[in-house]
Amino acid sequence: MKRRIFLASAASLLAGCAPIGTALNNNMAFMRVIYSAEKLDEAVIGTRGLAREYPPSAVDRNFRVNGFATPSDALYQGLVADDFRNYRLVVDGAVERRQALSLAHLRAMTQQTQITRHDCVEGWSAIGEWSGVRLSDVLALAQPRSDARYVVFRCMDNDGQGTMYYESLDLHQAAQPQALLALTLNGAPLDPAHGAPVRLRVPTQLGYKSAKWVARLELVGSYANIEGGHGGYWEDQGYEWYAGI
Ligand SMILES: Nc1nc2c(c(=O)[nH]1)N[C@H]1C(S)=C(S)[C@@H](COP(=O)(O)O)O[C@H]1N2
Ligand SMILES: [Mo]
Repeated sequence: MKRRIFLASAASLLAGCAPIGTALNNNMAFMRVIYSAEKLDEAVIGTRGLAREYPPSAVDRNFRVNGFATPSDALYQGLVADDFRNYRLVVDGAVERRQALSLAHLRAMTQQTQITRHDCVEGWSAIGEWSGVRLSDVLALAQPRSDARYVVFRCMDNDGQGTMYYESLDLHQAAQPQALLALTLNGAPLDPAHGAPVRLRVPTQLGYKSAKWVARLELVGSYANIEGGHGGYWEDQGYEWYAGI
């Protein structure tokens, strides 16, 4: 459907600039647009910078769990025990208005649903239906200051040796409309193993960017002084920061 709309608008654009009398089918520029539209249809990321969205029939009912173990400390287990009533998503750092948002608050905001594919760098993928709040809506509440360039996702888990998981996006990536703070997976509240109560979903980037168990969004001008200085746990081990798919 999307592709047909794209083709129709491409055709009318080209019809507008083709010399009168030129048969569209013989117009090389037009053929190139057809060709790139075919590619676009197959590509995960289209030319508009959006990750492909799938029909409900494509959803993997058993979404694989990967990464560090679900936090087992008293703090996290205490949050689980009372259904995350005491959870607050802190948004701070280079912001005008620091926030501490309850799950109820996040649930009352405009929800977005996406059926997108998660691509792990290890070579597996899974399609899930995610709902939650747009990252950009949450950041807007906190009003990032002009010196803010990145949002750092501070997570509640660690690698077993005490180093906490974290990730980061620049504010351009954070404004991408599919960058989601997910609260549900396949219609149910996020379970602890998938990052409850809040995890990032950023379907335009590799899986390790989609931070689970997010406790805090810290706005910074630079991530050079955070942990290993490369903008994320895996980036500190040598993985690419941008991680575009
Ligand atoms: N906090 C945290 N987030 C994380 C990870 C992790 O270990 N800790 N692993 C990442 C990786 S490599 C992947 S593939 C996905 C796995 O998400 P899933 O368990 O929902 O499949 O989470 C990402 N986010
Ligand atoms: Mo991954």
